[in-house]
Amino acid sequence: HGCKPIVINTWNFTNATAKAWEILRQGEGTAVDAVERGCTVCEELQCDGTVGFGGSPDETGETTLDAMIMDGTTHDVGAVADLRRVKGAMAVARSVMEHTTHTLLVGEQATRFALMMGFPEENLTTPASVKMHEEWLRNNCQPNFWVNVSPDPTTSCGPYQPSNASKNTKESTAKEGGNFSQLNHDTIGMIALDSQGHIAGGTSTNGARNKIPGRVGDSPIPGSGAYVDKFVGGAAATGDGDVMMRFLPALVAVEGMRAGLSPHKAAEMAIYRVAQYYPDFMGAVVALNMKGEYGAACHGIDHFPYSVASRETDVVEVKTTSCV
Ligand code: SD4
Repeated sequence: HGCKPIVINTWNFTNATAKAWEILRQGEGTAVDAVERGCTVCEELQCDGTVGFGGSPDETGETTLDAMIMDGTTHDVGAVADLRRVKGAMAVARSVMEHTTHTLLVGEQATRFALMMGFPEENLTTPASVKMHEEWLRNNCQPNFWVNVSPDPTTSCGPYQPSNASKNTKESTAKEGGNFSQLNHDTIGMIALDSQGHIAGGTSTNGARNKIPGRVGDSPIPGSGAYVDKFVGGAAATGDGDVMMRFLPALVAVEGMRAGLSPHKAAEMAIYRVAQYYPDFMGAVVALNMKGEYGAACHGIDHFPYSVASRETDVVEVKTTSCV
């Protein structure tokens, strides 16, 4: 086929990129293998605290996971959302893709599926996530609503008030240090092209901090968190998923490339689309075409780092794009 293998990955999650590249560089595995194993590295390392266990506790303190993988050759997708008590969300997503005819499993039933497929049940809570939750509770009195749903959600806190998990503004981001992770909006989103010309993409995240239980973000939604098409290329998104999923930005970027835009311009188009409606939103899109050209665009922060590895350098390079 003579395709030049390459991987592109959101943020400076270079360990994940390195793992994916190790698989791609000698043709040791497929693009799907690279995405799965690369993203799994981030889940194990708890990249930025926003991928894998022990991050983004919800209103009750529980960490739940969203992940997706898409095979651009077959157009198969596997995804899990609101996955509980199983650490390897990406591997479970791959199991959904390869062992079922379904696309997306959610919540406790996604957990049951994972257990039946042999994944271990584990607690996703860590001392750090307990502390995060306790800090949040100090300023956000929550009745034991989620624990004792009946008969009465009213306690000394007063009536239940849904958290503002994802109502983040540019101002609050700047105040908290200027990157998404301060607000726990980070996701690994990876696109890989292998030497056989197969493209794959995937995402993994623990979502938004203090989310309402049951909340699912953009990451496990095909076209939103990631999208790949063997005729065009692929894209992955990170950021305020509650807003971004309304625009399917990964699909928009791929369609932009299909229409002839460069990956950079296509990513920018996807970002501009969201910004037209939400001028304060924070997010980024990375895009890669079948020629191995890539680009990124971002909004709501100053700049966005991402990483790439290909034969050109044979090492993981961190790139930075200024946001629009
Ligand atoms: C979410 N998109 O669940 C994820 C979080 C994220 O960069 O990407 N942060 O909303």
